[in-house]
Amino acid sequence: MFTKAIVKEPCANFASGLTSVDLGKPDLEVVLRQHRAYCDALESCGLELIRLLPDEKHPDSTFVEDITVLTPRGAVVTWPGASSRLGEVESIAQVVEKYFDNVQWIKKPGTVDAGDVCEAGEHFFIGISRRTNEHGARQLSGYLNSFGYSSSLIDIRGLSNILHLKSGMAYLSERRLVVIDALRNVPEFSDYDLICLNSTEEYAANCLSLNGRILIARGYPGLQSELELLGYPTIALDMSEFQKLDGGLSCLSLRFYR
Ligand code: CIR
Repeated sequence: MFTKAIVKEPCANFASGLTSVDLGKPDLEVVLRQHRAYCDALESCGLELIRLLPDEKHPDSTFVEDITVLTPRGAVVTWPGASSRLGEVESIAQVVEKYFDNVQWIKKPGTVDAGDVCEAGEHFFIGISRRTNEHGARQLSGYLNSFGYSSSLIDIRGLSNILHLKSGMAYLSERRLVVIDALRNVPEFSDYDLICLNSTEEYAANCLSLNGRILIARGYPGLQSELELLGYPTIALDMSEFQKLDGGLSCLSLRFYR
């Protein structure tokens, strides 16, 4: 169960954030509306929100998830892989230090974007990507190990269509994963039940399991009906403006239990 989530309102400069896709420029009014609906959905799942003010200097700072790995036993503050995002760390770390006793830090030359980190119960999958380097992934793995968790590293550098590991997968519950086709044969997933997405629904892979519900991007009826059939109630949310900056549902919050 999660009881709290950190969110940060998108800033007026949001459209200047990093992107690798060509989906057009985000419309700020729609961005803010979609972010409000996202926050409402978190609250409807029982979370109390810790709302941080917009940060005009860091257009990607609404994607708070990348800055910290939060676990029930401790937190790891990351060193983001994009230099323009390094200045986002301080404000998130201040909040994390307020709520967590055991806080560890990724150190240079390690880099980690926590969008590459997928918690699956007592195990963590860590993507090595354009943002998370091997050094960072190994530091993180060591910290998770010290908290009593296992982890495995998954190299996604060969996949040009996803920025982070979690752009292409999500953990639901009971050893069940949602994955894009390119991740279906990852050996580390062989003991898991996989829900494989077809090529038109890949963006929906970044869904978010929250206190018995699943937040899913709107417009992906295949996945949504499959989840409902499996007994997961879903909440569909418009994500178009965040998708324009490579963002998904999980990146917009840091969920934890306190
Ligand atoms: C970036 O490129 O860093 C942002 N525009 C998007 C970050 C998305 N974060 C995530 O998937 N965890």
